[in-house]
Amino acid sequence: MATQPVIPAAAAPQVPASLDAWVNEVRALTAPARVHWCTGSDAEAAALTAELAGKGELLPLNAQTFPGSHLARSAPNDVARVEHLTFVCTQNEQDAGPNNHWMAPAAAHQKMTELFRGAMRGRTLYVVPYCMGPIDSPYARCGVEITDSAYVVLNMRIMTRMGSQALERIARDGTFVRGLHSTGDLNPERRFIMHFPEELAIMSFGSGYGGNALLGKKCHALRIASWQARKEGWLAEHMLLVALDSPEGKTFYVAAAFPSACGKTNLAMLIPPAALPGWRVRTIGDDIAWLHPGPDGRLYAINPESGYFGVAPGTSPKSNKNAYDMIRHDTIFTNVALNASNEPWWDGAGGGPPVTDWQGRPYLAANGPAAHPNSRFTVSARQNPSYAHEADAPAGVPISAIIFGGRRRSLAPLVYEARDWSHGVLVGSGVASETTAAAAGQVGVLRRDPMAMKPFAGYNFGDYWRHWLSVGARLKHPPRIFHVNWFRQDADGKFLWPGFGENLRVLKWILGRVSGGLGARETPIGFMPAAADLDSTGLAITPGALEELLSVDATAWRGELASLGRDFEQYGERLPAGLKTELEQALARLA
Ligand code: SAT
Ligand code: MN
Repeated sequence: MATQPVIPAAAAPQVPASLDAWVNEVRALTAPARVHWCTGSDAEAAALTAELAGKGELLPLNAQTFPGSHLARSAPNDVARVEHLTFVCTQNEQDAGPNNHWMAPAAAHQKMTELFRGAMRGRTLYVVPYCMGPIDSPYARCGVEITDSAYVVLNMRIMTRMGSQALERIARDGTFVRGLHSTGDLNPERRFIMHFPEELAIMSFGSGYGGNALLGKKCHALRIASWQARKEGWLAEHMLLVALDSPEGKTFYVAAAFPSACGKTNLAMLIPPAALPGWRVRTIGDDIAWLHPGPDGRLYAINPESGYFGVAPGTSPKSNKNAYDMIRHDTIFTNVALNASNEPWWDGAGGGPPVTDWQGRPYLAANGPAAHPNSRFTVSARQNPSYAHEADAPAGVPISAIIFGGRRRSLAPLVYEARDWSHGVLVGSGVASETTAAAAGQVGVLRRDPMAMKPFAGYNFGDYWRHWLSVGARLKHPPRIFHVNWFRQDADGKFLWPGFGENLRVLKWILGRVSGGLGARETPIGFMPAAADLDSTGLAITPGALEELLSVDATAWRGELASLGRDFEQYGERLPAGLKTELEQALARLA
């Protein structure tokens, strides 16, 4: 008979009365068999892992080559975020804006209450206190997720500062974001991810996957936090954060926003090419940045997360050696394939060929890809060989440059620089990208994704851009704003730019602009390097390709800005006048 693993009893926590009352309320509604307060300890994680392994919900991987690592398989209909089932529930529909699905809070509460009623019968209710950001940072914010999924607990333990320390901080702060989650019966008809920014609350039902279920991530650290940030005068953004050390011994901090699955994790962990000796890129964060105007007039950033939920397919020694090495131990894989040596497999993983696909079936090419295109790894940031110690700095790091980017086969050049902060807000609002597997739906369709926040802004984009303009106005030394596109293709559909480590050449130009040493030519869309301004030492690229990458097609850009103007119309009165003026001026420059 299998022995039932015992979860060690938690030391009695100092539970704030408001939290205790909420847990009791949820317990009465959901009727769990037991309640477990998570401490975040190693022993607790080991017990939960053993429990899930015993039930076959976590499969231990090859203990020699992937020690401490497991594979989880989600339900085949539960493999990505579901934007059409994600709602922002504000009293006034206009506050959620046309960029969000909206439901009246009372109706949403009623719907969710019915779904949650009795939903945890026979299950354990886990109380997961967590802190987004360094535990002692004034910029950090806490939350509590109640979930009936031990997989969620294990992931939250990696992705956030979870457990007793967070609970202590919650007791000190007196406030926290309430996230209620149940996997329910995983029926997509009964799946909803609801946000109540006015109540600092989240309710998620019917999914066990990523951004739908790990409520600290997109739900809290972006949708709810963007709302809090607007009230409190800061920004919660879908941005990676890196420290760049130059050969001259200077360190710069850069934040960059790209839509999901556009290479943020790769850029955050970039390994410099041999042709650029002396450079180092260190990772502060790979997905989310909270940006605060500092007392010295600069913009300071923290990464609210403590782990990565990265896309596995394509992670290879060539694309991202740091990530490849980082996920060889103590990693949770979700929806990857397996090879004959019981090692995780995806395109780029190396090792033997796949024998079991992501659904656990014998691998057959006719069944589609062996690993799901949105299969993921969850891993502690501390396992990253390029981990930046600044990720733990309570005051954050001062940002020199903000980079926007998208996946675009045409139009957007390799890099250009906005004229100033307000023009940069226009550039960010115009971000567009071809869709990827990170969200359910068709892949490869061009979609406007302002600031890469389309699925994540917790309020009306018109108000959001107004807030961006006002934050810039408060900064004496605002970061410079840039736009990049690694994904330009030639007429035959071949990528024009090699990407990966070579992207450092573009970052080098950006930092040259920031510190004032490097040239640029003024173009109708902003400042751009001349071919000679980009360090192309040892780079295998034809002059023709470089020219195409750095060209501006004024006619196409006029069409682009006209289409952006049409997109703006849906925001009506909420669109700030300052942004309209920026658009008019940008069009005039292209005339
Ligand atoms: O599923 S997540 O939202 O966590 C991942 C992503 O889309 O970036
Ligand atoms: Mn993301």
